Amino acid sequence: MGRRYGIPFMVLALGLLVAPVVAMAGVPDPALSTIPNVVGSPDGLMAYKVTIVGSSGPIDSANVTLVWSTEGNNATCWCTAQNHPSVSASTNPSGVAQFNLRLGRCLNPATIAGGVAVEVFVNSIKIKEVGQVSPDVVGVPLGPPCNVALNDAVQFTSPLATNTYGFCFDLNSDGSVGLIDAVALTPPVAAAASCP
Ligand SMILES: [Ca+2]
Repeated sequence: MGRRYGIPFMVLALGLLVAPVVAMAGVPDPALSTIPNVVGSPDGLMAYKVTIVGSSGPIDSANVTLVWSTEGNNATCWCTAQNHPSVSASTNPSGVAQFNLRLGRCLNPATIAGGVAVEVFVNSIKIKEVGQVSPDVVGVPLGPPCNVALNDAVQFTSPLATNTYGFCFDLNSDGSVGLIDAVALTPPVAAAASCP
């Protein structure tokens, strides 16, 4: 009887040993993943990229879903073509999920009612809360219209010229405001980015 059940038991035991290791490899690690503040432009040309990484490296084919809080949704300028308040994308073999969001306005979690702007879920598990930035910083709540115009550029001018940090002007989420943000701001300003 022992022999008869020996092999199936060993297979089962191996399966129990291997299964957690496989599962762990696909578990996103917030500390290893890169999830900046959401960035979007009314023309959809500013790519927002998140990189999902687990203990064994980048995670392929993970579902990344951004969920705006009620306050965040109501304070965002949405182009008609943009689904909201929930948007999903899948990671590629490098663990990167790319969104091209058609939106405007800045959401600073530190100042928004409730303290939550956007929640980021990976395979239905919440991994982070982030804010939102946009070259259309002076947008219309719940717009359209959403567009990048002179009044937006004026807001950026002083922080960029003096390298003065402000949450809404840090377009690349590196914790400072400077040349890289100016470079990111230039195309939408030059194109007067607006909803399609
Ligand atoms: Ca920056």
